[in-house]
Formats: sequence, structure tokens, C-alpha cells
Amino acid sequence: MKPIDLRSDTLTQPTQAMREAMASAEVGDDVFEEDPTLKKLETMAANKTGKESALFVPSGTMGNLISVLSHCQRGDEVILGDRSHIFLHEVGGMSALGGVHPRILPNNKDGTIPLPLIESSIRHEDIHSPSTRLICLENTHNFCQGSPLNPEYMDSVGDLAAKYGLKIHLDGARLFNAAIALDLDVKTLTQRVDSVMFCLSKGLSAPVGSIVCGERDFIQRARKIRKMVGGGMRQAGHLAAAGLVALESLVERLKDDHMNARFLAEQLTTFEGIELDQTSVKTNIIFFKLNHPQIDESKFLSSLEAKSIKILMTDPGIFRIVLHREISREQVKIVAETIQSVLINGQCSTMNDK
Ligand code: TLP
Repeated sequence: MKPIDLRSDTLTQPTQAMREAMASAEVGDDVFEEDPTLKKLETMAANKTGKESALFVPSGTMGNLISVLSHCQRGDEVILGDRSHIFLHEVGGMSALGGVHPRILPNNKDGTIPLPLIESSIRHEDIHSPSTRLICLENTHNFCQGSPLNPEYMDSVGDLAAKYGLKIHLDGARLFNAAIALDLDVKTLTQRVDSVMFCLSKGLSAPVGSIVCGERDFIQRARKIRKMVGGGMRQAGHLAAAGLVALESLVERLKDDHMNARFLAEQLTTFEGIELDQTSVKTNIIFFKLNHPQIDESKFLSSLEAKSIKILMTDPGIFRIVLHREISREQVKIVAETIQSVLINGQCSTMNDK
């Protein structure tokens, strides 16, 4: 039986329509900027995010790295959250490859960074200090329960950045999930940022690819840095074709993943041994804590795997479930029943052992 794999929305396979579009795409050499399908995707991405220009990149990690390096010089400082993907999961690329200094501030539970803390962390000109250049935000905020940041917060950070002459980069790996959750046009969430990266390869189901959007000269710098880090691709229109299908036909359905996440969270909160604030579940991501007297983390994971359900442990005792296109409501019900039975049977088997 094919497992019900809830470890990430990156696991989604390309749809049949994507496979067909990829096979028949008209392509050219994109390093020469001659790939018509890729140009079409970049134009569509720029229009959707309300930016002048866009650049296709192989991954979200590369998109964030290129964006930071296009905004900053070596020795500059970047303000970002301690739960941000850029800080936690991108191998420290900004410092290792770009000599850029991260200034880490605590994220609130909803993925925001307190404004007074951002303001007090901005460096004043001093011979001893690096120069603050950039603020990085994340929307939705993966490791803050997949929370969407609202436009009011984006506006306040925008005002602060304008006051101090700083740039803002948005890690919008799941930007379309944020727009769908808040029922807003994507542009409303990107108008105050100087650059945004979003992923086609997560809930949008494309096999590969992310896009960086921003002003024309920012994208020109980004294109050169993409080449420097080996991300200049040739007939990449084959990949872009899948991205076009994603943007044209798979955005609205993200709603289904959000509804499935909420439905599952409602069930999980009622189970003894699980700590979960269901009000925090606003998109396709659920985090919960296992707090069960008889079942430890590895037994929990292995019991679920034995029943063909895969979830991710992100920290000791903390688990993440991500809903996506390949998980139906029926499967969500199976997941809820299975987790409940693992929790109850684990308890019984330990009592029987005594
Ligand atoms: N996130 C992955 C893992 O790396 C954790 C996942 O399964 O959620 N920004 C955000 C907010 C992300 O969640 C991710 C991937 C990235 C950037 C990086 O994208 P890729 O994997 O394309 O480099």
C-alpha cells in the first residue's frame, strides 16, 4: 500500500497536465535568455507579485541565497527570525558563501518579529558595527505553525524599513497559501517588500523550481549571482511548463489542504497525549507535541510507519504534519483514526505488559 506521506508538501508529484506540458514545451537556452516558456513563467510571476521582473531558480534555498546576496555586500547585517527557514535550514549559506552577518531575533508564535525589537536592533553608523541592510520575513511561516503574516504587519515592517533605508526580502515559499488563507490578492502581501521568493515545488506540485521577483536591476544582479552559484540553466522551459500549470490551475485548490488541516487538527486536539492549539492552524501545516505517559517519540513514529503513515519529527517530541494535493479527506480520516488507535493501544499494551 502506498504510504500516506504527510512529511511535507514537497512530496507532491507533478500532475498529468504538468507532465504533458513539460513534454511539449517550446524551449531555448535560458543562459542566453532565449527560452520562451521560461520567459512566460517569469512574466506571469512578476505580474502576480506586482514586481517589475522575475527569475526562475532551481530551489527555494537558492532563491533566498541569491536574494540576500543581491541586496547585501560582504560584512552587511541581515535581521531575521530565530524560527525562519533561512536561519534554521539553509546551511548558513548567507554567511558561508556571502560573508553576510545574520542578526537573529525571536519570532513570535505567529511568525512575526516584534517591531520594537527590529527597530532597536538596527545598527547606527559606528566604526565597530556592521551595517544593517536587510530584513527577512517569511510568509507563511513554516516553523511558526505555517502562520500567514497579514498585510497590516507587512505594512508596519515596510514603514520601519523605509524610515531606516533598509530593504525587505520575503521568503514566500508558501506565499500562495498565505494569500488563500487570508483571502487576499498575492500583491497585497508583496507590495511592501523589495524582493520575494516563492516555490512552485511545494503545495503547487511542480517537480522543481522557485521564482525570485523584484525590481529590474535587482533581478539583473540576481541573474548574475544565480550564474555564479551554478544556477544558470539551459532548456529550463521544460521545468517552467510545469510551473505555468501550477500557477494557472493549482492555486485555488490550496484551500482544500487548509480545510483538511483544520479538520485533522480538530480531531487531534481531542486525543489524550497530544498537545495542540487548533486555533494556530491556519494553512496546510500542523505542529503538535506528543505528551503521552507510555509512548515515546520513536515508538509513536514507528507505530505510524507500520500502518503506512509518515509524519516528521522536527524537534524532540514535536511533530509536523503537512497536508497537500495527494492527501484526500478520506485519508485524513484514516490518519486521525490511526493516530488515535496508536495512542490508545500503546497505553493498553503497556498496561498489559505490567
Ligand atoms: N522547506 C522544507 C524543508 O526544508 C523543511 C519543508 O519540507 O517544509 N523557505 C521555506 C519557508 C521552506 O519551507 C523551504 C523548504 C524553503 C524555503 C527551501 O525550499 P527548497 O527546499 O526548494 O530549497
